[in-house]
Amino acid sequence: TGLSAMRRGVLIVVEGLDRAGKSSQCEVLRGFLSEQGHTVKYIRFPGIQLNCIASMYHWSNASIDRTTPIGKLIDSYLRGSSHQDDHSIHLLFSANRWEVAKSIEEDIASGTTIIVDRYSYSGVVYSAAKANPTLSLDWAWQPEIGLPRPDICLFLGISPEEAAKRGGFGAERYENEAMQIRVRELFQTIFEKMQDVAVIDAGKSMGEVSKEIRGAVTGCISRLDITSTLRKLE
Ligand code: ADP
Ligand code: FDM
Ligand code: MG
Repeated sequence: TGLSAMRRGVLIVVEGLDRAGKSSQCEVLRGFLSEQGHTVKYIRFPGIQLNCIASMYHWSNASIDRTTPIGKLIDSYLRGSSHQDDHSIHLLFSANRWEVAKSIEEDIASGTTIIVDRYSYSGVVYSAAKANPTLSLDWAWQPEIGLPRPDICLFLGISPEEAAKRGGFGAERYENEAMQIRVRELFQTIFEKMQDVAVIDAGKSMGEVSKEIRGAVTGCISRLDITSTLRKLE
């Protein structure tokens, strides 16, 4: 029918600390929504695993992960093989979202639901956690303004102790205890005053966590005006 032709996709963001279970839950949610009849795409930041930007770089159907020009710079920074000024790397993370913003909007408008593994919230929180005197949360938020706004953000909350049980830190730049503690506090600060966020206790079993996520997403979809267009971050 004409109405179903106008049905837009849903923009779902999954956020949380390292090892909260974001990537695992994105996969479970993708399976659930596909079974429900949604066309679903999974993307992650930093780095992009997106067929829709392939045309931009004249790549066909490649699985792209931290391999755009900006993705490469971020990757070498996170691995510690290059240095960047705090503000500069922050803006690169943001630019990494801007380079796919349009394709996200187009996908959503044409009916594809997108599950996003980390987004602007990780962006502001990790940068502000560095406690650089000229890099406040407010400063960090500015380049995010105008990006596609998620219909729902699932925040997977986990204690550092529970996260530690899921394996030790890797070798990347932010994988240390002091940083994780600051990040955790800042996530709480921003999500306390935010709308459209569902706080999920990610310390529970995989099955329990995915059940909570299904509930939150189902509720969001049932409330959504599917004839509306995607909003923008402000
Ligand atoms: P993230 O993407 O947030 O870093 P992952 O999904 O990669 O987290 O999960 C990190 C590790 O924890 C993986 O080994 C995963 O199998 C495990 N894990 C994920 N969710 C749970 C859970 N609810 N209970 C126990 N282990 C989990
Ligand atoms: N990160 C991620 C940022 O610092 N800024 C951002 O905008 C985003 C999206 O990059 F430490 C950090 C968060 C994390 C690292 O981690 C990437 P994963 O484990 O690949 O998601
Ligand atoms: Mg992950």
